[in-house]
Amino acid sequence: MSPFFRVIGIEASPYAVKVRSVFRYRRLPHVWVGRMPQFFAETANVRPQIMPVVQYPDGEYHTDSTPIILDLERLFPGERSVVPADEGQAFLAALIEDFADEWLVKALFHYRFDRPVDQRAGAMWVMDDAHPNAENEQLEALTTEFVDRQVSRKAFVGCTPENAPVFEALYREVLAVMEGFVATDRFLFGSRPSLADFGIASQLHTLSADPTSAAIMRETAPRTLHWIKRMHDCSGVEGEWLSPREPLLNAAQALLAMAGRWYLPFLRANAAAVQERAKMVVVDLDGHDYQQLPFRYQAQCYGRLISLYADLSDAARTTIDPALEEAGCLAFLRG
Ligand SMILES: N[C@@H](CCC(=O)N[C@@H](CS)C(=O)NCC(=O)O)C(=O)O
Repeated sequence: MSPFFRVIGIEASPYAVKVRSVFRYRRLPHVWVGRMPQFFAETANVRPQIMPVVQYPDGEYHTDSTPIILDLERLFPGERSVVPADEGQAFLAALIEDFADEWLVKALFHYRFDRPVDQRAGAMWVMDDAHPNAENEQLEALTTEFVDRQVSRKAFVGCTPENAPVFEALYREVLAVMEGFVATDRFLFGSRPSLADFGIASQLHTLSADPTSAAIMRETAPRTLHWIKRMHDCSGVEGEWLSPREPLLNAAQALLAMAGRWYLPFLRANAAAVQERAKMVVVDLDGHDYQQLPFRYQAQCYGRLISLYADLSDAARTTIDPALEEAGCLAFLRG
């Protein structure tokens, strides 16, 4: 048994940064392992091949940020949990986290691989961190290769020119909401951070670095940029959850409304397309004719949200249903 967890990832990965921020906030013994070449062989057989990979003290390797964070809740329950104590709020935080991980990430992918200036900058960051011993010429070749690979994957995740206005509107709206929020409130469910805060901050961390999205953030949401930096290390934060009797913060409500307007309609249409083995997901998203290839993983995300909602107690549902209804989420969660 090792005395600590090993978080293996790179700064350019929102999910790696998210998991690291949770470890830091929770004050759990861990080391950050920039995924350098000497670790390639070690993680070569870990499936799926995504970042981050976390090696637990028992030596096992795990991927997928949400299950890892929930494992930590089981292994180290109670103090400094990132899941709100109130059942209803815990569900809302999970929904916002999922929205960040699976939908806001499309804005990231869009900005990173749309314009040539961003393609190069983003890809070079990833490749430089992943191959820190590469000479300039080799880095150049790796960057080109990675750009080609990621650009060829754009259609798989819906980042087509036709859908670009959806992701640009999404990004600007998230920034507008966060900029109002960080001026007065630090976290979405109280004076301590939850899964939802870590999910949003980590996607925005990457968007804050790529040239085009960074310029938009600097111009329209400078305080959000500072908040993102603070979110990297909340190890000193001591706080309380919002009382379930208090109304939700406007920012949490606004993020739920974005999930209701864009993300949940997409999830439902995608799940149906996966089930019917349809060739395309075609869905009206707030007046936009949205089309993308069906995505199996996100059908599972929808199934998970529906079962989390179904498992809530009647009392919890009674408390949060008005907020979900106002946000346009409820109909999608009832299956
Ligand atoms: N749902 C996963 C997503 C992780 C993920 O997609 N990571 C990206 C990097 S940000 C990755 O490793 N992608 C591998 C690839 O694109 O081939 C999580 O929450 O950890």
